[in-house]
Amino acid sequence: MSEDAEQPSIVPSTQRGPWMTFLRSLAASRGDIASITAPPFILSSTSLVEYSRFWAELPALFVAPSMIVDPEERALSVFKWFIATLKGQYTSRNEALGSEKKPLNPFLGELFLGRWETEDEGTTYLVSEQVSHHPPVTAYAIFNDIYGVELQGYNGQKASVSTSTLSVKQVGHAMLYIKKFDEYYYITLPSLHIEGLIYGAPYVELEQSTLIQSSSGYRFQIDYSGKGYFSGKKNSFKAKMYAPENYSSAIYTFSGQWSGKSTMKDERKKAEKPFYDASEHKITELIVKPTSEQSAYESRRAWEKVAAAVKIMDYDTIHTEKSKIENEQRAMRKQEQDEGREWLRRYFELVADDGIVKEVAQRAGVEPDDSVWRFNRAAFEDGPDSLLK
Ligand code: 1KG
Repeated sequence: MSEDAEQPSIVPSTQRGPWMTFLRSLAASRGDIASITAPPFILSSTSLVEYSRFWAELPALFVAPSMIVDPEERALSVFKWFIATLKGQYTSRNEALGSEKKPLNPFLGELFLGRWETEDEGTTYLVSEQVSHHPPVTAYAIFNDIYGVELQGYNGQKASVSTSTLSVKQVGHAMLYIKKFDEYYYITLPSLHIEGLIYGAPYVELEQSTLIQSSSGYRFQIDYSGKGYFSGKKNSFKAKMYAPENYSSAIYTFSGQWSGKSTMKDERKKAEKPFYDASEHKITELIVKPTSEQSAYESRRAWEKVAAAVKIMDYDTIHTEKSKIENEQRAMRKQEQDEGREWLRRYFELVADDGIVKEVAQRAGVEPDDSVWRFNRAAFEDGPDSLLK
């Protein structure tokens, strides 16, 4: 018996027809999923620009590495933080809404600003901006000045469809910086596919491999799998940790479920012990200003009417209000084109890779993007939406 019986279908009986039509359009779409109109019950009232939040919903794990002097132990605590982010990133919609949902497609310049306030860590800030609409790319920065930890990254999605499986390759990377040790961690992003589409209960399964390469030399290689693979359980992973001087034999190995329990084995002492258990950690809710205090480009204010219509499945209003936003965006792009200018990104700038990303990535044998989206901290501190005021 597989660990979890197939999820019950969430397709309302009245929606079976539209769901089958949707699956057929998906199969015919050849990957441009943003253009597919998914049946309203699968729509999320949350914009994709909000998904940067999943990198730091456990602020204590996010800042922990800054307090660990031993580089090997510090690298291990970064790896624990990374594994801990996966549950929120890839399964939180299933838990909250019963299945994966299709996020609202952010418009160019859409912003999402928030902060976590926790007893021991103080304030951890989140700045997320849709820096590209075609293809969709979200840039984000998460930083805690008390502990001197900053995560910057950007990600986009390249989707492909084969029969009824939707596969997504993520482009971009995340870079964690720990000020006290002037240390970087280059993090690549997992490919994924959507399981359960034919049952009408879609959920994300991660696949293939990613790595974490530290400027200290420590490296992690993580291999992902789902049901029916090596462990038979969904959300499974195996990982190897390498020391700087020797990338051919792992010093630690890990295995388990990134959404549940995992263990670690010291390959030098052949000792095995628990590594991480997702059920032992409760996320901290992100504080976001009420829409009445948000600027016009902040996500929840911009999508307020659409989100309300999605919640009550008012299909006509969803369409009307979405069209207003899309038409407004088209008009702005046309005006920019006529005036020979481009939309100015508010908090991020596209810069030729300034060396550190390239240096750390190449150390891991990865060819990074030529140019990277970098957080412009000064723009954020002086900006109208600044949370720092
Ligand atoms: C459209 C699919 C949504 C995904 C794949 C968008 C990208 C999301 C990313 C990769 C974004 C970056 C985050 O750090 C991690 C992350 C988590 C979840 C990813 C989303 C899952 C969503 O599934 C959507 C497609 C499946 C189904 C709900 C409906 O299918 C469609 O509507 C296709 C048009």
